[in-house]
Amino acid sequence: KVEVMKDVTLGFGEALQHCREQSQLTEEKMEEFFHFWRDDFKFEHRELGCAIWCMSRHFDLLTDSHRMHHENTDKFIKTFPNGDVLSKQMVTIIHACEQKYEEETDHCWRILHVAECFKKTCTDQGIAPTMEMLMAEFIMESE
Ligand code: BOM
Repeated sequence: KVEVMKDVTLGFGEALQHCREQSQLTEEKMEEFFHFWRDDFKFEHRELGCAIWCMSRHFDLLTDSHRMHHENTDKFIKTFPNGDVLSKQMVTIIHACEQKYEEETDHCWRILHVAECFKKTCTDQGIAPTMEMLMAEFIMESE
């Protein structure tokens, strides 16, 4: 599962460059998307929430009310090798995190809170990829 999460993260992260300008997320605030999984990563910049919003839209993973589109998200995860072992669990986690921050009316902040909750839950459930795995793959892909 951690292998699948690594692939999904890097796949989703490919939309970061596309979303940088409109979200104002500078490289100083987040160099590469996989830094999301660093132990010391801070969820403090609203711009990151805006970027994840844009990235989710890029892959058509949101409904008209800017919540996760369950079916499309499930399909997206299943486009990665062995994605079926993770898709249901990921959709459940994201949905539970959305419920938790339902009262936040600013979409960028709400999505940032959902992302932090997603990371924490994945870590607790033992499905968070390690930085070693992410970096090794990231470097391999760029060569
Ligand atoms: O209600 C807003 C829904 C936004 C979803 C936010 C999820 C945060 C995920 C950030 C990391 C993602 C890695 C892969 C995601 C694939 C969906």
